[in-house]
Amino acid sequence: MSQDDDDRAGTPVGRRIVLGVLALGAAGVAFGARVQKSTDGVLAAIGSKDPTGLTGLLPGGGGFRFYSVASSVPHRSAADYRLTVDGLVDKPGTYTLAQLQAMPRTRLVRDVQCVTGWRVPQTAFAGVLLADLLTAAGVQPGATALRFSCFDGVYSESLTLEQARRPDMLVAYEMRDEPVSAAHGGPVRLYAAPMYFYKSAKWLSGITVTDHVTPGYWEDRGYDVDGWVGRSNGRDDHPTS
Ligand SMILES: Nc1nc2c(c(=O)[nH]1)N[C@H]1C(S)=C(S)[C@@H](COP(=O)(O)O)O[C@H]1N2
Ligand SMILES: [Mo]
Repeated sequence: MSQDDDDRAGTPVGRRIVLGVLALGAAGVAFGARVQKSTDGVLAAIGSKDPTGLTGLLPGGGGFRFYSVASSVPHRSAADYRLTVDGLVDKPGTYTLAQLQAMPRTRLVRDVQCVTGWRVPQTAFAGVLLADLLTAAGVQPGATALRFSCFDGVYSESLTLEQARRPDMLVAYEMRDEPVSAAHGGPVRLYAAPMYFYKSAKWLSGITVTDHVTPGYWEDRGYDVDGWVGRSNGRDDHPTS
């Protein structure tokens, strides 16, 4: 793994990262050994400001930073995982991971961009297009938005129906061509490729089709609901769009 640091030079290491590290401490207890890879990610991220450069030599992180607003997250095995699709649909239902994997698979390679500034270029995600799930569920007239819930019990996200039908919005079960790790939101997370990474809800457990946008966790705290990279959150000068 060496999608790497070029884009992180000069990235401000702020309060958010400290929060991430603290959260990792708690999550590390919850995840046990499985969080190891992401632990490296956090250390590698700190390494971008480490004058010794030694932490940058740690393996496995790939430039990602670990984020969770929950102090701990219950682990869901691949066998236990369920995704509920409900709300304004003709066929509400619950999907197992195997059922998601049996649907047409889409793989995207895009830059991951956190609104706080760090970026991981050309990262592969694979899974089911949200659009395909919506088609399978049969969206009813009057529906305009989606609300995403997470089995951390805290985080939430939203998209408009129009955004959700784009061909770069994934319900992802692979990240960097491996199963999405528990720390990165596995077994299944959202991957809203054209938007800042806060839109990509980890530990995805529910999709509810609604008639209005319900702002998500960070959106209640000031981030834009329409989180387009380069065109939101006061950033209109980013080179990618
Ligand atoms: N459930 C949940 N999803 C979440 C978050 C979170 O705290 N909880 N943080 C968001 C933010 S701000 C970012 S930058 C990414 C980080 O994903 P990563 O931990 O895989 O790097 O997850 C997003 N999805
Ligand atoms: Mo973020």
